[in-house]
Amino acid sequence: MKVADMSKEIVILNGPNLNLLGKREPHIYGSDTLADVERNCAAIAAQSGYTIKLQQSNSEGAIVDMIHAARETACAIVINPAAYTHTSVAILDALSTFEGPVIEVHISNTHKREEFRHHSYVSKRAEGVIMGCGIQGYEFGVMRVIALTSN
Ligand code: DHK
Repeated sequence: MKVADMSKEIVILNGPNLNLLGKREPHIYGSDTLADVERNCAAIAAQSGYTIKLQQSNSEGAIVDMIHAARETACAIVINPAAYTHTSVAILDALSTFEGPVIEVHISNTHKREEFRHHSYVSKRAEGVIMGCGIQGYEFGVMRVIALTSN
């Protein structure tokens, strides 16, 4: 049995500019920060005996590396690839090497926004997609992966 099969770690990955969550375009992304996301998700995860590892990078290759690392430690990935959603075959391919569930999260409803935000490469791999729910979307993502991985 692989490590990840026994794991109760959920990796939450965040793409470029989300380090500025809370300061960046708050009319679109709100005023809560990634620290708030981590705290809220950890509280939900703990109720079912899961842990959260939240990471963020502005670099595509670093996110690919984080996904590879998650292969060894995590039972599931919740990912907001941010702008890489719409451009990155590399992140899609990395996610395709991960065997557990993947949930894609967007804080905003990208379908209400510019045309170039309507297509997602990551959706080709994701079991579910949550968008337009603000940072609560991450919590819904965590709830979903718990439902998919607990028995
Ligand atoms: C975040 C971003 O940074 C954008 O590039 C995406 C996504 C949407 C979000 O809504 O969380 O287009």
